[in-house]
Amino acid sequence: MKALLIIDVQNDFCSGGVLATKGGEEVVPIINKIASRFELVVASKDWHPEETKHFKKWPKHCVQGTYGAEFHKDLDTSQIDEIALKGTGTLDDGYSAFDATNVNLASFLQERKIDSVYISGLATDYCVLNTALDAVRNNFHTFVVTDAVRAVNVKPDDSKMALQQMKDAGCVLISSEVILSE
Ligand code: VGL
Ligand code: ZN
Repeated sequence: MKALLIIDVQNDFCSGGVLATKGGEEVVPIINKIASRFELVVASKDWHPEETKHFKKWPKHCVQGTYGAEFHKDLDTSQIDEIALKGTGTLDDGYSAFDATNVNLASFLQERKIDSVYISGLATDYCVLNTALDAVRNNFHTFVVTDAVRAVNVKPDDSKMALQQMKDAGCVLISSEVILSE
């Protein structure tokens, strides 16, 4: 059984947000289109307290309950089965959806007989990367939907390097087109 993981498609990572990825909102129609092909859909939210060590590295973003932490308005939330909240403490970065504090994501997926996870969302070089590496560590067949991710690119090559790192770890890079043709 296959699960789609939608990572942090939140206003602060989309155009106009405080930690905007380039064209982050462009992943939304792609994700909406592929979601119905999966037995299970889990969306994560970066969900920080007002004050956290994380904000020493990053501008203040995705504070719990604020507009910046809401999903992009066009994301079809009716297809989402579970929301995983991460980065909720004052000490943890919560870069991986497997660090969610409201649900043990690995167990949640295993209990539902998921053996393959497909990862989409924001941002390629942080939360997508860390979630993908954790998915491999948890023995899931791990796919990254290359046209449904966007990067922060603190350095211009970060996106490219992240995709290579995921490949090297054993992730399969796949396009939404291939998913829709299966
Ligand atoms: C993220 C930087 C800081 C992400 C979250 O969702 O990729 N990046 N917090
Ligand atoms: Zn964050």
